[in-house]
Amino acid sequence: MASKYLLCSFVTCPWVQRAAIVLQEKKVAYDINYIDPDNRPDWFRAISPHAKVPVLQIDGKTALFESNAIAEYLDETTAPKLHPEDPILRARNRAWTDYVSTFASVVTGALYADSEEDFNAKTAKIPAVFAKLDEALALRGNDGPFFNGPKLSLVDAAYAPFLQRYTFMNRLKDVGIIEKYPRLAAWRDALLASPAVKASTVPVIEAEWHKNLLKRKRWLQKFVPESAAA
Ligand SMILES: N[C@@H](CCC(=O)N[C@@H](CS)C(=O)NCC(=O)O)C(=O)O
Repeated sequence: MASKYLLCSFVTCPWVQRAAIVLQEKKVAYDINYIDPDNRPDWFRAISPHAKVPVLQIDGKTALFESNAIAEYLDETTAPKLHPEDPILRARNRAWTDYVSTFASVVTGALYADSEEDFNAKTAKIPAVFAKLDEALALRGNDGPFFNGPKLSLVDAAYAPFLQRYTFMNRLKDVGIIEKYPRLAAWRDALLASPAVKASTVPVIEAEWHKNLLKRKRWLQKFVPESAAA
């Protein structure tokens, strides 16, 4: 019998989105429970050792935490496999999924900068991490459009949420960085167009992300359209 999955989330969480992309790409049914980050319920704290999302509840019994562990678990237990068959390629994929936390902290640092000076300093760090991914894509030996080629992988699921947040940021304040990395830009475009990524969040994710900037009073909030602030 198929397992019943419940993903515990905050509406804009990119790490939950990573797990949701895996579930969507595999066409595995799941429910999602949005928790208020400012008022995390006791039942959630009891199953989430760091009080963070995502948590994946399986059949109402077992709970898994950490997006990478959840993605790997889902790939081991549900078809089709998103990891490559070849062990060397698979190890390289895992090495690049490890790098996503560095990539994410650089991108997120810019998004949540608290002054113009801070924003400029944080965006200045983006080219170095973008260049690394662009070089990794150059070694792919095919035209993609995904990290390994025509099939979406766990690497794609890991990076898509952060490339999407970068895109949201760039729509508010054009920083003109990704255009300098054409392979990365093309990868970003393919990820954002993919049905699994599109279905992995609430449909109004960009507006929700704007609300989050306003709530957290970050510098970028000044570029949020007035309609979002209303
Ligand atoms: N390494 C974790 C990161 C998860 C994470 O940072 N989630 C954020 C929401 S996007 C969170 O729960 N933050 C709450 C907190 O830090 O207290 C993962 O990959 O699952």
